[in-house]
Amino acid sequence: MKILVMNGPNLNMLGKRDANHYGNFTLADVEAMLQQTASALGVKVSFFQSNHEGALIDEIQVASQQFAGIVFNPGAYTHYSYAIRDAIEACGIPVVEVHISDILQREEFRKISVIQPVCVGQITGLGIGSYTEGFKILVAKIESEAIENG
Ligand code: CA2
Repeated sequence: MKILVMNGPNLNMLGKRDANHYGNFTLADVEAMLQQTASALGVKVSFFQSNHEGALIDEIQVASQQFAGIVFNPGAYTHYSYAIRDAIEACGIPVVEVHISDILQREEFRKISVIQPVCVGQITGLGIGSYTEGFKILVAKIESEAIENG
C-alpha cells in the first residue's frame, strides 16, 4: 500500500516562524516522523508540498493512479478552495484532512472547511500528531474496506 502525504501553502515554513500556532518542528521533521509511522504499519509513503492551488490539484489527479489514499493538510485553501474540494471528490481514493492547529478554536474564517464533506476524516488540533493520527486512520479505513470488499 502506498500513501501520499500532501501539504499546501506555507507549510514549507513550519519551524521557521509562528511557533505559537504551529510549533518548532520543520516539514522535514514531520516527513521523517511519518516515514517511521509508515514503516511501523508496513506501508509506503511519499510526500508532496506546494504553495500553488493548481499544482496541488494536478497532484491529486495523478495520485489516484499511484496511491491508495491521501493525508492532506491544504493550509488556508481548506477554507475556500472549491477547486481542491472538486478534485478530492473526483479522485476516487480516500482523503483524510489534517490540521496542526485547532481550526475550530481560531478565527471565524478558519472554522469552515469546504473540503471536510468530501474527506473520509478530519483530524485537527493535535499538533504534528494530527498527521500520524490521520495516517493511521486512513490506513485502517483502506484495510477495512479491502476486507469488506473481499
Ligand atoms: O493548522 C493547520 O495545519 C493549518 O492548515 C495551517 C495553515 C492555516 O492557514 C490553516 O488555517 C490551518 C497555515 C500554515 C502556515 O504555516 C506557517 C508555518 C510557519 C510560518 C508561517 C506559516
